[in-house]
Amino acid sequence: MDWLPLPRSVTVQSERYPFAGCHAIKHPLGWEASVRPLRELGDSFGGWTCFVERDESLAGDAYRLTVQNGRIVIQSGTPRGAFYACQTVLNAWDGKSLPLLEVQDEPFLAWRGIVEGFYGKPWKHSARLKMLDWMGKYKMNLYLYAPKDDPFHRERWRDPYPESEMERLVELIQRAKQNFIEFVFCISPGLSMVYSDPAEFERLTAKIEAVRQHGVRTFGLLVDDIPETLQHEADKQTYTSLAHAHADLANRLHTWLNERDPDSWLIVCPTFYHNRGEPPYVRELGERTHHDISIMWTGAKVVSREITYEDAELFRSAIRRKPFVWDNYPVNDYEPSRLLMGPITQRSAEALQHLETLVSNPMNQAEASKVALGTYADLLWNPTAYDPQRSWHASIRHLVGEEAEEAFAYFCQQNLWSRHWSAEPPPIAQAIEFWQTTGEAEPLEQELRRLARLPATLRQVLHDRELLEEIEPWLWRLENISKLALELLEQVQEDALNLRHIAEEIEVIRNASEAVVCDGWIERWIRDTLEEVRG
Ligand code: LTM
Repeated sequence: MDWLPLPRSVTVQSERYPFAGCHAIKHPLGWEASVRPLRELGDSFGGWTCFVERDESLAGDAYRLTVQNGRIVIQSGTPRGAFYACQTVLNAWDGKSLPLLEVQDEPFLAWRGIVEGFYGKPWKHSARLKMLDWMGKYKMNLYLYAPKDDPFHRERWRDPYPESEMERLVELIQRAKQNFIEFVFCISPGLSMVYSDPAEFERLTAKIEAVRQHGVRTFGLLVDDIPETLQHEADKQTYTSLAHAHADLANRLHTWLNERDPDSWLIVCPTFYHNRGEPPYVRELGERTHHDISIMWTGAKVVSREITYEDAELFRSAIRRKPFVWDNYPVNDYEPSRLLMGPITQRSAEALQHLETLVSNPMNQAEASKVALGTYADLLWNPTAYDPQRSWHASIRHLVGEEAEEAFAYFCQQNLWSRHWSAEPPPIAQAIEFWQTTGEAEPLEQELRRLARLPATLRQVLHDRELLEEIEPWLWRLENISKLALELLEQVQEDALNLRHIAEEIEVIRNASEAVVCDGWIERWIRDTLEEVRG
């Protein structure tokens, strides 16, 4: 069974029964939204009935699911739990039949999700809507809207959203709600705000109020990537430190929000967000900030290859609460020439236990991010059973389907390396080393041919047009650099060198695309071979 995420406890029987939807779905009053995934299949004539029952003993998003022949029984304490049970039914469905199932399930972390918090081109509106549906399907429940390059989020934080942009935000808020996702509106005023000025606070709350009016109750106050000292004379007169100013602003905003809605939640991203709790700022912020306010952390580094329980414990003790992790993977804004297509690794269940929650900061490429995001959905739901390789394959299969799985997995394997990831070198590296040590060209030629053919195959088998569009620069580069390397290899073998042509072609490729594939191994091989031959 191709689970994503893997349920905490599941028994699957081998018999399968034809299933094409339910002719009747019975649920508690007000829970209609939970059964939407089943409703959308349409009415079946196969006699299936679904019974959804409220069971107060199941806390949070926990649910129990039994699939018998013709009968689906779901028990849950909350509408979201019932929604997730329906998603599990769809995960088990192969489009024709359902197996008999017994599932007892609940998430390991109460909140699991995404922070759209990168620099560079923000996601398109359509990509965001698609992402929210995707998140619901894979049981993620937290989306932070924080694109650094939305001017109204950061540079122009004081200005109200123009009407058309507000309409789009409202559409996102509604789509999040349909998918049982907490929509978090974030604002980054720290580049210019005079913290001590009451008029500035009014501008901030006016901006927040415009979103709150549409049913949002969770907000992010982000003061990352701003000057590390107080900038304005009035603030220097009022506060003893930057942490003092930030805590005061957060506390005032927290009070303001709670006066309007006791279910409000405020999340703060501090200026010193990557450390082990050593900066005095962090300790002071922890001391001064109201205990109900969440504080973000990216781990010991901005891009933390590993998040350990020891580091989380140090930061937790400094801020006096569990950290809310902003995880900088698979974000590629600091290395836009690369795609980061590997699974998330090195976040153990033990470490996750010391966190309030964790959200992933993805790539500028929304669709391509779903490979890593699928593995996050799996990890955060069930970390004790998490196996990065199983999860990575499942995530790829869910994204592109069985027909394209092998080719797309091979493409992903050529696009793994980053500050975050130091896997084995790509398969081409081995073939190059073999050629260098033995002079044997065949493995190298075979691998280059495989890589040169891969883009054409993917253009044929990938049906997700947005995904294809996003990865096209990398496909183009892979195709052209592999073909050029094959040409060079042939020239070397036949002792018919045309070095000028190769040197010119490599320049053409470089100028046309900055994309890095295979961690740059093919380009390096071409350059080294040219240098060697030139003597
Ligand atoms: O990580 C945080 C809190 N802030 C920024 C992000 O906006 C950015 O996407 C990542 C990766 O470059 N680094 C940051 O410092």
